[in-house]
Amino acid sequence: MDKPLIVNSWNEWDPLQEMVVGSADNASFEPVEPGSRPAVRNAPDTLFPTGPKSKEAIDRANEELDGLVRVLESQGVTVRRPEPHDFSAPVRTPDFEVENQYCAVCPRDVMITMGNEIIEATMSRRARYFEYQPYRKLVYEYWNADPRVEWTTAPKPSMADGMYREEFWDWPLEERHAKMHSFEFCINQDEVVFDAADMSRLGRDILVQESMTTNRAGIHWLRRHLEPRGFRVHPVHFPLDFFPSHIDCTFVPLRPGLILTNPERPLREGEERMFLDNDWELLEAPQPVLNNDEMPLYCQSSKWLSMNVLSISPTKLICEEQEKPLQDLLDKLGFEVFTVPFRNVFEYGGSLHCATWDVRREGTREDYFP
Ligand code: DAV
Repeated sequence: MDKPLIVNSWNEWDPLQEMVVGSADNASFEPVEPGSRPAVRNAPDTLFPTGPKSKEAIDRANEELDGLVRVLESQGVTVRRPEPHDFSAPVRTPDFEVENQYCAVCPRDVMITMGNEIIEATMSRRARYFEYQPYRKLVYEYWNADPRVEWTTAPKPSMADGMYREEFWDWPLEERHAKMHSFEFCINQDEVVFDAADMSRLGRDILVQESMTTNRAGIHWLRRHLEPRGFRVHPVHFPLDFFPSHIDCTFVPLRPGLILTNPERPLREGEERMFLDNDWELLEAPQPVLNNDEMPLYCQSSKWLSMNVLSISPTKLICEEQEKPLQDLLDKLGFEVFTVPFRNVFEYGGSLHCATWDVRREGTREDYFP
């Protein structure tokens, strides 16, 4: 029999063997730019900080990331980390300039494994244009180790002013409401744009959320790239989410037949059919322990980071330590639930699923939606 592939991951839940966990080293505050208007929580008129994060904020997040590494290693998972990168450095291309970059806390946003292929996303924000760099050494290692490993970088968009719809940020709520069914956000449809975290992998079937960070041209590129390789790409929409970005706080597959859903962000009518017709259960997550006002000051994500769980296998997963209601639900469903404190990572926009990138899981490509 052939040697197992070093890069092999077809879904979000098969038994985990190798994973990259992010790092807060050298992180900076995300700058204001056309694709992002960071705001201090509960203080929209306060200027958002700029430049490098404090040593304390970085140490607090790194401690929790190291705690996640320990749990994964205790379960036999090989853990890899990103290379250091100077995120305080400005970026200048022929099309834009930005005063600093962001961080390598959330590899999920940039990198995705599609079976035996590694894809680097285009990204959607200027400060994240070069965020693939901390992972390149690992990508070369995997790619050199096995000729069956495929490596694809998606076409880089210009990120010039013309790629963005900057008025988006100033739309009054009624206008947002009126426009929510057209799924037009802060990026327009001219160039191919996607963040890897807008995708969710279910064997042959790949869900892609249309969002502030993934446009229809991005989904079109993914379809043209993935469908000849035997995947089916399904665009999905959550029309009650006015600021959608990344699918993993909204629609989270836990094992074959079960998806954790966000009670405040139902699927667009009709899009649930594929799941219900195949006897998959869509199960609402309980309310998070924190409400939006209680989230960390500089965190740009919602309270629904609560449901950003990470599967070690179809029967074991990791949940944030304080999210007791979700832990109890998962326990009742028969999962073995591991917990780690992760609230200090929230400031960097993600929780357990965001802060990781799975390189190798057991299993092969299954067809769950025949
Ligand atoms: O609040 O649902 C989560 C972003 C994760 N990277 C949210 C966005």
